[in-house]
Amino acid sequence: MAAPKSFLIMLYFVCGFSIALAATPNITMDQSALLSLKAHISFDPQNHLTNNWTTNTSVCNWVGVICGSRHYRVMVLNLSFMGLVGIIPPHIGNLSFLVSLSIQNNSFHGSIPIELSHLTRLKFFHFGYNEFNGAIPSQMGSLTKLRKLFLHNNNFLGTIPPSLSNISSLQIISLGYNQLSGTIPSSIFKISSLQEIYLGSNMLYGGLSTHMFDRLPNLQYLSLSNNQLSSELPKIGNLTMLTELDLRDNNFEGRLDPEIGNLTMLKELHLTDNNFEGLIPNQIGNLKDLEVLRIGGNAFFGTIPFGIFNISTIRVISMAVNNLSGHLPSNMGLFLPKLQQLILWGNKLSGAIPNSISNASQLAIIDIGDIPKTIGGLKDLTNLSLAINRLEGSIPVSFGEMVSLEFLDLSDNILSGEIPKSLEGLHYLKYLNLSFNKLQGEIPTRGPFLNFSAAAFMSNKALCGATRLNVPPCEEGGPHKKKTTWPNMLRYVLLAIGFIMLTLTLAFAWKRWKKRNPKSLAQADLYPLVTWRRISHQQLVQAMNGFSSNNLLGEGSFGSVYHGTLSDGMNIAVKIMNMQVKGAFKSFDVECEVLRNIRHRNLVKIISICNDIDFKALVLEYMPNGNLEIWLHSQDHYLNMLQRLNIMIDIASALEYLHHGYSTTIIHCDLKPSNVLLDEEMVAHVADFGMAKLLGDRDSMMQTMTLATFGYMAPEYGSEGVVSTRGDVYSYGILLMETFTRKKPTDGMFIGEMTLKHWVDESLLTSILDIVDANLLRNEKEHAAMEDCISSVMRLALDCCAESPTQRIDIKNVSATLKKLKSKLVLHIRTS
Ligand SMILES: *[C@@H]1O[C@H](CO)[C@@H](O)[C@H](O)[C@H]1NC(C)=O
Ligand SMILES: *[C@@H]1O[C@H](CO)[C@@H](O)[C@H](O)[C@H]1NC(C)=O
Ligand SMILES: *[C@@H]1O[C@H](CO)[C@@H](O)[C@H](O)[C@H]1NC(C)=O
Ligand SMILES: *[C@@H]1O[C@H](CO)[C@@H](O)[C@H](O)[C@H]1NC(C)=O
Ligand SMILES: *[C@@H]1O[C@H](CO)[C@@H](O)[C@H](O)[C@H]1NC(C)=O
Ligand SMILES: *[C@@H]1O[C@H](CO)[C@@H](O)[C@H](O)[C@H]1NC(C)=O
Ligand SMILES: *[C@@H]1O[C@H](CO)[C@@H](O)[C@H](O)[C@H]1NC(C)=O
Ligand SMILES: *[C@@H]1O[C@H](CO)[C@@H](O)[C@H](O)[C@H]1NC(C)=O
Ligand SMILES: *[C@@H]1O[C@H](CO)[C@@H](O)[C@H](O)[C@H]1NC(C)=O
Ligand SMILES: *[C@@H]1O[C@H](CO)[C@@H](O)[C@H](O)[C@H]1NC(C)=O
Ligand SMILES: *[C@@H]1O[C@H](CO)[C@@H](O)[C@H](O)[C@H]1NC(C)=O
Ligand SMILES: *[C@H]1O[C@@H](CO)[C@H](O)[C@@H](O)[C@@H]1NC(C)=O
Repeated sequence: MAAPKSFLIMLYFVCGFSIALAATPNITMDQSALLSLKAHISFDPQNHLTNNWTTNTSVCNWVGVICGSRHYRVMVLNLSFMGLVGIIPPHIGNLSFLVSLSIQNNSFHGSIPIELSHLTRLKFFHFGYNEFNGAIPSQMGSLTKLRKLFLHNNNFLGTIPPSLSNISSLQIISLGYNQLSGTIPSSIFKISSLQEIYLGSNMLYGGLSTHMFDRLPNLQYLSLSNNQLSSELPKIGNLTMLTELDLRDNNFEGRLDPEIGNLTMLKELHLTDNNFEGLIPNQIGNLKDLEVLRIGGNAFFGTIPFGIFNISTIRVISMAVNNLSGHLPSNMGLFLPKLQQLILWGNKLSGAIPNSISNASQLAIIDIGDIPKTIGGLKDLTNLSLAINRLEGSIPVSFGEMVSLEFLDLSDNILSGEIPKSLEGLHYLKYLNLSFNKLQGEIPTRGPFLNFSAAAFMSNKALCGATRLNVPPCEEGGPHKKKTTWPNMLRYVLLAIGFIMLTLTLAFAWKRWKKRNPKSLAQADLYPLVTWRRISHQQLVQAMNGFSSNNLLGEGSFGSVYHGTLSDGMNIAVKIMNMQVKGAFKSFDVECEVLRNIRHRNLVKIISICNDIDFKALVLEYMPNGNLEIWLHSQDHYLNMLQRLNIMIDIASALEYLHHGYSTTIIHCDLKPSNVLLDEEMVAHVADFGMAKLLGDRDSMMQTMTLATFGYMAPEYGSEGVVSTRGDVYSYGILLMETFTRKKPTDGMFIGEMTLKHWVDESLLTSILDIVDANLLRNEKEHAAMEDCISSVMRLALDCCAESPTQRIDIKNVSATLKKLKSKLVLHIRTS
């Protein structure tokens, strides 16, 4: 005992504390340290300390305190789970015999006093789940006896101090869920006693060196998830005791080391959402104890090693969104008695789902990307989601045999045909979503269908049934029951001939068009150019019921837009120029010029032009879902997160095409919500090219008067009349902010310095959820993923809206970034 005493005395001497100088430290000093702590607690909701920590009884009887039986000094201080609010005073550093200090799950804030580094006997240190901030003091490295260090779920800032590597017998280091940044000091990984490392959910970046994991023979748990680490994975073959490896949500790249197969104790492997590529090593099949395998959202290619389907302990196989190909082995289900989740959508797998899948008797969630016709055998399946795929064909009748089904989501596919009546027999079905498909016919009425609402069926081709489902009533007998009679047959034959001729015409036009337009990007999204329909003035007037006000869709600066139906039933929108207005003539010419030359999935399509001397009209594709303005700002309209992302991706694709996809650069100049139209599948189409500018081959900008819309207009349009692609990017940025906040840039709350842009900018420093459209936050469960995604979207929006045009991001990068955010969100929603 002599050494610590003299050490302390020396310490006090050095610090110049006269009281301590005179005496050997004893329990009185511990008492004053604890009373100082009590004095720094501002709220003690359950009065744990208020009436208990009093001087008329020994410190050793106080709640949360344990003293050593020999030396009668405080050895253990445990104030966990007491709801205390306060700060830790430096006096705690005087509890020199303390071995265990635990204050987890309270609301302590402030920083860790460096005096705690005097507690050199400490073995256990738990400050988890509090509100500490500031840096982790590097002096903590002198707590060399420490075995377990928990600082997770606080707000610690700064870097991980390399000095922690001096704690040579550390077993657990847990720093997750803070705001630590910088690189991970490699010296930490030299502590060979480490058993568990938790550094997840921080802002750590940089790489890991190849031999970083060489000397951790005791490591059982390693989590670095949700950081920005980017490098190849270090050699992992020596981590022989590892049971769980969690690297999800980083930027790790390169191949997965085949020595993964040496980690035979591994139970969970999480690599989701990184940039891993190459083949999945066959050696994964050697992991005989593996229970969870999640490697979705990477770029793995090749076939799935069949050995995986021989791991009898496996519960979860999730490989969604990779580039995997090949088929599944026909016996895949035979040896998977514990399998609960099989998630493979977003790959390029071929072949059928093997029947043997029905032997996997625990399987509860399948998300494969193709509807297995034999799926009916899965009598114990409770949860089936095949949503957001490109599934075609009809819903198999055998679905009715999955009698345990409680949750069935087939939304956002291309499913057609009727809803099988057999689904009425799914008595446990509580949730059904068939929206956004091309289903038709009668919605079944019995069994679970009595309880479903309109949302389950919205946006399909031609469903009919009960009025409470917002669908038209079914006609007696139903259209599908008609017999095929001779005249009908004839009609089909004629139709077929017509179709062949049309195909030939299209092919011819397409070839000619391609010849003329050698520089065309994103061809998959382009329509072949078809010659315009001839529509006479007379036909137009008829189609619009003689310009009836019932048909008026809207009025713009240069004219009005009407809805009409041609005699063959085709719906059209007709934009009629008001030639009295100055500039209308020019606007018409520009719009004709633009629309004549371009075709893209996300631009409004022109059907015909009426160019008489006194009557000028554009006949356009009719968009039954109106415009984005309505969907954002009218009552009874609601867009979910994914729909908003899709719409913004559509608009970005359109701009990318206008800016880069055609020999002449086209600048829209008037991007705003009312110029974004939505078709029946909620695909966005950019419209209104009346103010567009066409730049010649070499120009990158032009100077001109532009009358773009206030609020969306780039600052340089107004001040210098400079028009460039970057101006569209600015408007796009504003549109992004508006779409997710549901606040117009012209909202009354924005006055003076406080613009939509500044408001968003500031919220990124505090809480983005404060400014997000509250409608998006209805689903509590998704908050964290949502917050992540929206913050990234808003950062992107600010990059679009940089004050200086040259600093604005290119629209190409915008659409790429948004697509990535979308797949990340989708992945999260569907793998969590
Ligand atoms: C502890 O030390 C103080 C000051 O030296 C002394 O007054 C006190 O009596 C001591 N208490 C015990 C319990 O030894
Ligand atoms: C100690 O003092 C407090 C008031 O200061 C009193 O409520 C409590 O009963 C006392 N306890 C003992 C054991 O004397
Ligand atoms: C303080 O709490 C401890 C442990 O709950 C209890 O044994 C002791 O009697 C309490 N002391 C007072 C003064 O209430
Ligand atoms: C501290 O107390 C809590 C609750 O009383 C208990 O669960 C925990 O194990 C204790 N921790 C230590 C290190 O003694
Ligand atoms: C500690 O607090 C966190 C957050 O308040 C909570 O999630 C966690 O369950 C708590 N831990 C325990 C063991 O109560
Ligand atoms: C570890 O401790 C040694 C000796 O006390 C000291 O020299 C060294 O600077 C410490 N290492 C770090 C990284 O702080
Ligand atoms: C594994 O450990 C051995 C023995 O300590 C060592 O020689 C080797 O370099 C380590 N690394 C790898 C990747 O094998
Ligand atoms: C991994 O296993 C292979 C085959 O058993 C062996 O050759 C190799 O040395 C092992 N690697 C390590 C690092 O132990
Ligand atoms: C899986 O196990 C079966 C039966 O034990 C065996 O026939 C097959 O070869 C194994 N497949 C792989 C890839 O190990
Ligand atoms: C997918 O893998 C194939 C080879 O199997 C490769 O040619 C292609 O580029 C990969 N696609 C992506 C998006 O990684
Ligand atoms: C798989 O299921 C079929 C039909 O239920 C059964 O006949 C067969 O024995 C099962 N095979 C295994 C290996 O469990
Ligand atoms: C020990 O803690 C310091 C603060 O770190 C105080 O200033 C000292 O007064 C205290 N010493 C005693 C004997 O309580």
